[in-house]
Amino acid sequence: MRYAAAALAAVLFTTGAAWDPEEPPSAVSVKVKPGTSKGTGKLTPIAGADRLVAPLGVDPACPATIKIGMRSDARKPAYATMNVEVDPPLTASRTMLTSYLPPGYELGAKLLVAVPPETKEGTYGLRLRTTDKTLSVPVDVMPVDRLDNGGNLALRRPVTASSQHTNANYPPCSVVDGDRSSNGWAGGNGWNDATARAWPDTIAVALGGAKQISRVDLYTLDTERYPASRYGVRDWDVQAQVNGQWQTVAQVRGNTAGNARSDFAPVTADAVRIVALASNGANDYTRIIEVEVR
Ligand SMILES: [Ca+2]
Repeated sequence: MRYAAAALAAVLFTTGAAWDPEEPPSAVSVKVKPGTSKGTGKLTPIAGADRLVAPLGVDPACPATIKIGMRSDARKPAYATMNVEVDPPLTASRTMLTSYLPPGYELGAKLLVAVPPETKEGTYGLRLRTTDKTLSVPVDVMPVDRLDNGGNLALRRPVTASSQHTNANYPPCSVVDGDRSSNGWAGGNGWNDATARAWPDTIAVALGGAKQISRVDLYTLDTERYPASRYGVRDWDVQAQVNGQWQTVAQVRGNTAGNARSDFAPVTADAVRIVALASNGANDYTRIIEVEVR
């Protein structure tokens, strides 16, 4: 036990920022908050949001996610434990968060909440429980048609891709999960195709019926470590499926930015497809974080 505590303490003091952008979603990261311990002796659960919306019928590879964690206002470093409970039939990716934790420190992790297909609409309970406090986060289970999509017709709709790289977590559904951020690359937040230097690669989003559209925003991989100018998509066509036929409605060439907006004359389409033609990298894969359709 003593050895384990020392090893974890070393991790705590070298890890740096919480919610490390390069950490996979299941990883635990720790944030230093110097001098902020309130000295109350309490261990407080924390959550990244007041509520969680968990859509029904989405690809299980892209479950609803929420940041969870705990902060220690203990007087001395100690092992801290928080239990995670969710009302059935929902399931959570972890039942417990535990770590050696000095006073003033915050421990965070990403929690995935899965909604089995037979789940009824409604509000379910998610509880984060320490010995000192229970934090309740309501989980709203609803069909995709009732989501507040902010006008983005692609949000949480079905996605099909020409291929998917399998050496890490690159599910096609991640391009419509509502998260435009490249943080957590290879951990389920973006799509990487499987055919290096072979083009085109395609990814299509069904819109759930014929919708009038005139704009597509594409977010490609772009972080400090993986800048779009070296890892992002460079050339692509935006296509709309109109009366069963794919039409090219916009073209992007020479892109080096993290995102690009394409506006076009309105069409009534059932689906939108990105036809990727080239990337900026030497190994040339298609890497897309998010596609939004309006
Ligand atoms: Ca995403």
